[in-house]
Amino acid sequence: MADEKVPIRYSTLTGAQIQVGAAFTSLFGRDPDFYARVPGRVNLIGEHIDYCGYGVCPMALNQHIFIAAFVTDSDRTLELRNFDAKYEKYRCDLNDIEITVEGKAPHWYQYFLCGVKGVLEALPMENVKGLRVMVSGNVPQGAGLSSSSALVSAAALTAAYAFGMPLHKEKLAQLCANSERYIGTQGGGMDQAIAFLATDGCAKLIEFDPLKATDVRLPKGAVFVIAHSMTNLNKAATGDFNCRVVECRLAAQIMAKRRGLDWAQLKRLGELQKALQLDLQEMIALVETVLDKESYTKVDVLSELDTAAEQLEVTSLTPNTKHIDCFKLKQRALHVFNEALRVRKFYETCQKGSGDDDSLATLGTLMSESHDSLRDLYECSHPQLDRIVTLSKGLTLGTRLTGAGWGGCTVSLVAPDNVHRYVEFLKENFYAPLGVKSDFEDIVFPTFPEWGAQILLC
Ligand code: ADP
Ligand code: NG1
Repeated sequence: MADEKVPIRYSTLTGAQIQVGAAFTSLFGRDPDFYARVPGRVNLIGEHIDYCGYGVCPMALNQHIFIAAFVTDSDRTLELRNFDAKYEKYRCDLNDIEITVEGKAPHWYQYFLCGVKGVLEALPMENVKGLRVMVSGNVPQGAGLSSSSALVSAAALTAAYAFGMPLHKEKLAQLCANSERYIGTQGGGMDQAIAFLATDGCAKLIEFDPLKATDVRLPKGAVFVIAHSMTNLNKAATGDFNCRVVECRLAAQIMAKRRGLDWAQLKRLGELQKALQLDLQEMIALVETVLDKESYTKVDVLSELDTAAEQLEVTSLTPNTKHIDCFKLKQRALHVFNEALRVRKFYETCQKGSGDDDSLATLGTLMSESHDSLRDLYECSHPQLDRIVTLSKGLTLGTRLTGAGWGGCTVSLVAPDNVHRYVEFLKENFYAPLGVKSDFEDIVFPTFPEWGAQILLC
């Protein structure tokens, strides 16, 4: 797999893609040289553990980012447009990319710049040419379905293809995981990995260090249904996401210090487990003995690590978490180790491949337990997500929030015969009271695993 490349396919454009091509031609006065298509994803299980080094189980969606582009030798300018006119135009010199996120949320084009910057850092500058680009997309945004990584990854793929970089899937996935951090959030790489490594018809077990994707064949009697909670969160606009990353890091560092390890070099709970050579159950026991406080102030953390505040900013914190004075270390670490166990059980149950009622019930239970843990231990749910979970009992085998949380979508495991009933039930009991009356196909829908990133030529 290490050498697998992003497929370059000859294809006839369909539906909305034709409109993007036509808008591009009318704006830039010529046809695009090529198109790039990168999907969003739904994570079935394994939430908030990729950045701790643990495996996760996502699959690619049909919803995607679609880019039309041409390359020119005449300059090194990036001209960027969005098919949706509500997004501002952007232009810059590719010799000089700046990504400074000021104010609340990043500008849309800054996600695109993250992907381009990652590619430029990996190429000699003489390869770089001018780019004219139109972006379109239908991945729900700020909803845990990874619209941002689809955009970053599509931008990197566009630049890589345009500037003659080899399109190795794994290298691009890693490059994008690193370069999306320019936006300010410290994600773990799940989204960019599935964006490039997804294959049609199966979910993937994505593992890290080294990056590895293994097929997960979903049982026949299972359909995954996504439901939008009608609340959104832009991860980069608040410190919530990075706060969880930092809490996991501090938990790892305090346990490392207590066990006599060089805590300042250690950033992730998974690294700690490897260093201690313990299994996940033993890590859970270690959390219970070492992290005995319900919450830690910054002073508690400094005293545990025997370090100074300025030093902690270097070893452990991010710019948007420096001000935080309450860290829940035990709860976050317990979620991480138990969720890693759930992922393993989910994968093993799928691999048995029986698809009988018992194995479906096991998968559903694991999903429900994952949600409970995200709500209670990780505190990243939202009342509207919890409401969908409550309403789903009885109609689904299991329902959980998917993605970062604090809003966004749920994913449910549903028996095929129940899908229609479940969707109709949510329309009536969840969406109608919120005043949602139309466009249901975009907010509550069954989903099936799709292909990862592709370059399309016409
Ligand atoms: P998600 O869970 O969807 O990845 P994020 O908050 O990380 O949520 O990122 C969402 C942001 O990505 C949007 O606010 C927007 O700036 C950008 N984005 C995603 N899709 C598009 C698109 N089709 N056009 C423009 N910007 C987009
Ligand atoms: P979302 O917000 O769903 O795209 C984020 C992170 C993932 C992972 C999940 C939680 C980024 C780009 N994505 O995904 O790496 O940590 O939250 O499991 O930061």
